[in-house]
This record gives sequence, structure tokens and C-alpha cells, in this order.
Amino acid sequence: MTAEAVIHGTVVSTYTRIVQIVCEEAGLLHRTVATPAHAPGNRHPFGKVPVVDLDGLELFESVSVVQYIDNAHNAGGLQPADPARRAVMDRWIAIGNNYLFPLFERGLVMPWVMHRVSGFPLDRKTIDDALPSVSRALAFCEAELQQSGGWDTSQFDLADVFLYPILRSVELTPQGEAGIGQCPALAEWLEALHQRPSIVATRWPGERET
Ligand SMILES: N[C@@H](CCC(=O)N[C@@H](CS)C(=O)NCC(=O)O)C(=O)O
Repeated sequence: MTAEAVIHGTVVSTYTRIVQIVCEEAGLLHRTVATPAHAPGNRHPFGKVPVVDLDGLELFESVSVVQYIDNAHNAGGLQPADPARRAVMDRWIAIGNNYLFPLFERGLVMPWVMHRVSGFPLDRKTIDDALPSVSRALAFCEAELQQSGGWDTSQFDLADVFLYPILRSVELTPQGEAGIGQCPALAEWLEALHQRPSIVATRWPGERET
């Protein structure tokens, strides 16, 4: 029987998309079952999404989910064998998950989603308060990329899989677009990935074509 990943997650979600991208890269059949994080049926013990059913396993926590998919269905093709490169990749996944995502999501992305999707007034105070930290974080990524301390942009790996949706959701806000516009290396990396088939196939509903 053909393996299929059933991804339970919100449709416009950074981490749901991260899993979808890896499925696409692995050529693995996948479908997403719309499941809000706080739905009673969500099986994640800490109320997050996604939860993934695959190969008779219940998978959650995106790092372990995408490593499993890449190892079991893609011969580890998204993870460099060289330990030093692997350490850099893992560092940037951790930076994305621990620092960038929480900062961008709370301070910039969610206020815009609540405004654009749910029709609430734009929470300008939250955005204004977060902008200095958002700018510093973008400047850090830019400086690291320019000084070759960043993730390896010469080869698509799991660092790209995590960082693309995290930074793309920033780019889709006016303040984020302006901020990334001042970061040429970051903008060039995003631009190069916009047309990658796994990225195109997993665009969020309503995400404009670039
Ligand atoms: N550590 C989790 C994080 C997942 C996560 O933060 N997902 C977001 C959606 S992109 C979520 O569930 N947000 C709902 C909430 O925090 O209440 C993972 O790696 O899978």
C-alpha cells in the first residue's frame, strides 16, 4: 500500500507547511486535515499543530516529524552527512524554532493574520513594540549569511525547510517586506526558493504568487 502522511494542522500554519514541504521533497503522498490547535480532537499533548499519522506512527514535534520522513522516505537527502555542516543546519533550525518564530509570530504575523483573516482592528501597538526586535533578528540573519556564518544556502536542507515558512510569513506583512528589503542576502535566498516546486506546491491559501 502506498504510504500517505495525514497531517492534522491548521491550513495556514508555519509548522504544518514545514511538514508539507518535506513530504513534497520526499515525493511522499500527503493530505492535510484542518485541525485547529485548540480543537478537542487535537492529539498534541501541548495543544500545538501539526500531529502526523504515517506508517502506523503518531508523530508530533516538527523536528522529529521531518527527520523521520526524510530518514524513512527520502534516504536522508535533506540532512548533510558531514557533522560540521549538520551542526550548522541544526543550529539554524533551533534558532528558527526558539527565537525567530516566537518573536515574528507574536509581534508581527499574528496581528496581521487577526486583522486580515479575522477582521479585527490591526494591533499596531504590538507591532510597534516588536519592530525593534524583529529588525535586530533580521539583521542578525543577514549578517550571518553575509559572513558565511549562516545556514548553507548552496544546498537545500532541513534548515531551509524550517526557515522558509518562518521568514516568508514575515515577508507577507508590510513591515516584514520592508525589513527584508533591507537585507539583500536574505532577500536573495527567499527569492531563489519562491519557485522551488515543494514551496510552490505548499503555498498558503491566498498567498500571492511572487
Ligand atoms: N514545537 C512545535 C511547535 C508547533 C507550533 O508552534 N505550531 C503552531 C502553529 S504554526 C501552533 O500550534 N500554534 C497554536 C498555539 O500555540 O496555540 C513543533 O515543532 O511542532
